[in-house]
Amino acid sequence: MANLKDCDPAIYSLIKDELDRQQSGLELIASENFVSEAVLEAQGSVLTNKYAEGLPGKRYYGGCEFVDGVERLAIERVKKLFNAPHANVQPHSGAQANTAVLFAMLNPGDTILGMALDQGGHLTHGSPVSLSGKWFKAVSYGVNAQDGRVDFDGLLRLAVEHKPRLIICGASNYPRILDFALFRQIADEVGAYLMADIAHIAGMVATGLHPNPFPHAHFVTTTTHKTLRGPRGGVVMCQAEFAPAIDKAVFPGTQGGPLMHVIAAKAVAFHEALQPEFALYQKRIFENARQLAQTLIEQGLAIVSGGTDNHLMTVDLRPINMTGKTACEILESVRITTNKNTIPNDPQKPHIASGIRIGTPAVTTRGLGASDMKIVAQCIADKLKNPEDSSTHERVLKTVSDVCHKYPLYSQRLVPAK
Ligand code: DSN
Repeated sequence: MANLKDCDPAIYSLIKDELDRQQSGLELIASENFVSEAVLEAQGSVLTNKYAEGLPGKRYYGGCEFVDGVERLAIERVKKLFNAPHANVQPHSGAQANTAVLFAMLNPGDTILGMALDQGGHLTHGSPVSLSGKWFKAVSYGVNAQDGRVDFDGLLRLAVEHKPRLIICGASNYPRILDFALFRQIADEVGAYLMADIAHIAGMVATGLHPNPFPHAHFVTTTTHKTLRGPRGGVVMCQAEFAPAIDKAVFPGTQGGPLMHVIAAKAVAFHEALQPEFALYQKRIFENARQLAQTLIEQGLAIVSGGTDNHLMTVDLRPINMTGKTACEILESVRITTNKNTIPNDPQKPHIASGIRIGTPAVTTRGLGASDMKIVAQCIADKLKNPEDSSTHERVLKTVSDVCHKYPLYSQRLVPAK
């Protein structure tokens, strides 16, 4: 970063501060991760200079012979990872990937059926504040109050009543296994397409730790930066018959030029995800989440659905009379980063929320294991239960600092020159 330091000291200094923040705290936001240095290198490459509207071999610009090679590799690798008949790696984000499916298959005013935001769904699954809820007639299903699992009886009732054109499964905050075959059965009963948004669980799907939505889903979307540990971005995959419609919906339907530097970084991440070590990493994410949830429960905290089968969990803070907003701020004061999150049927608004969502992908990348998770859970519980106590505060801060030193993040090469 020597040039940046001289050219733009203000931005240089903010990047350095962010690196320090990442290195000196525990990152428990379930949707974040730390990419490899190879991914960073690809994303920071000269490919950012290239316009490449179109697809490999069919571009609107000259000089695309090398970026064609990059995009072809990314497509080939992601198809292999998910056993996907077709893939488009150009969506700039998961939201863009979801929008491409809506744009490709529906007309404004058509009905979609997705999981409600407060039950674990995503904004793009039909929330009234997003395009998906404004331009389409969105109906929402949820989870059972008793066990926090998808309410398939309710989903079937709604599907029969509303005859959606598209059913969306997948979530931003759901800790249990998704039964894609059952979703497809319901979609078939009412003549709907099925889209699976696997943004959160992609790494687990790629390594067989979670069932694959293929061949059940017609469309599968994902982000590349969560459990998949690539650059920020999206991918849309589909059954072969929908390939032309999906490609046209990405460009020119909803996006302009692809970000070729990001596509290169996606390709690198897909390569990494195809290696045997990646499967071990995913297994450790899962073991760490289980241990974290179990210890939090032992410490008297309530976990939505009573545990987790994947990488995340939500602490229901109502029993300790705290909001998600407050808990998030309290934990941040001891360098533990989480996000406030609604719980099913939350009495609070989303910007206050009654829960915090916690996930293990990032700390697992750092190297923390199950025994460390007990320590992390103890820190969380101690701080939340004694928010005003200064000796607890100092003790937790010191523990977090010790853990961060034990598991350094990134090599010296990335630490900017002083
Ligand atoms: N914002 C993402 C998350 O945190 O889960 C979903 O897009």
